Amino acid sequence: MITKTWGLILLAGVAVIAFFSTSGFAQTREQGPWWPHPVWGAQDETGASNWITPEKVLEAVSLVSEGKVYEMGHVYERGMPLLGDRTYSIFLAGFPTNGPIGEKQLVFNDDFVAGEIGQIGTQMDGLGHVGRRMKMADGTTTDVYYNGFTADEMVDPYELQRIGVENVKPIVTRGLLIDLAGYKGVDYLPESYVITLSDVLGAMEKQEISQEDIQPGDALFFDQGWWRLWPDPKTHDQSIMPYASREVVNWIIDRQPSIVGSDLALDGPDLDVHQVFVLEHGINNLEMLTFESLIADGVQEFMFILTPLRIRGATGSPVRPIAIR
Ligand code: UVW
Repeated sequence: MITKTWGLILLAGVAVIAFFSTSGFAQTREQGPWWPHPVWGAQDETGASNWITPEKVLEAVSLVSEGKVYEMGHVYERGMPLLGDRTYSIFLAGFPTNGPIGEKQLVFNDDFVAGEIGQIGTQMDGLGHVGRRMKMADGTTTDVYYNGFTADEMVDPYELQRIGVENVKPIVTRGLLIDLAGYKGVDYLPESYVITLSDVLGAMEKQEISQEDIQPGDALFFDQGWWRLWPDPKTHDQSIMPYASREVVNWIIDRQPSIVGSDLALDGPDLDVHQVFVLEHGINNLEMLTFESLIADGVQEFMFILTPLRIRGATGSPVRPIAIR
């Protein structure tokens, strides 16, 4: 029988464990709540794109029956909506930029881009995009990223030293589009709407996709309908975007996707979903997509191709995602 004193000691012990696990004091560089990665190991910098195997590519190829290509990204252009103080401007570097040269009087044009390129418009978050500030076992505080890489290991004035976007593999896989807006019978989900698991499962049932049908390495897309609003600045107002509930996020993680995408970011005002996908699970987050042509043709399963630019040490990449069926 547990005496009162032993009961109190036990309770205090539980409280101490709970404190350490939530405050992060128990983390070391070698061992933390999301590192080392259980499948890909302590040195992995590639994340969920590791799911893309030759078999997965062949499965994706087998989905092509008509050869029809669908654009899933917006055009990058001056004046497109941007988050916060991000900036993007493109200039012709002279017109023509140079020439005429030689007997055939060649003229040529170059562009000059001033601004960000990895976190604007249709974009893929690299694994170095988001971290979490944590207290470590030795009492220091540091920012920790995917696979436990710390700010000290990554810091450099010009480019990330670890988990730069150049480590992400080309994504060639099976894509599945889950049409949430269509399921709810709206053009786009209401502002601040919280997407529930019953929304996701209901949409899948309507589309005759079973949970068992989703396989590791698939690319999962969620249509919230907000592509219809692009380029309204509302599409970048994180205080009003619809977002995925924690239950939905856990369900997505359990499916082991190679990448997750939506027409917004599936994230609410606290950006918690970014942390779960990118930092805890190494899943690249594909944002600001358009599903216009896929929805118009009723396409929900397709070969998906995305080749992020291999920009050394970058936090993300501009992308041209395409679906082929
Ligand atoms: C942040 O929200 C920090 O970035 P983004 O949604 O553009 O990835």
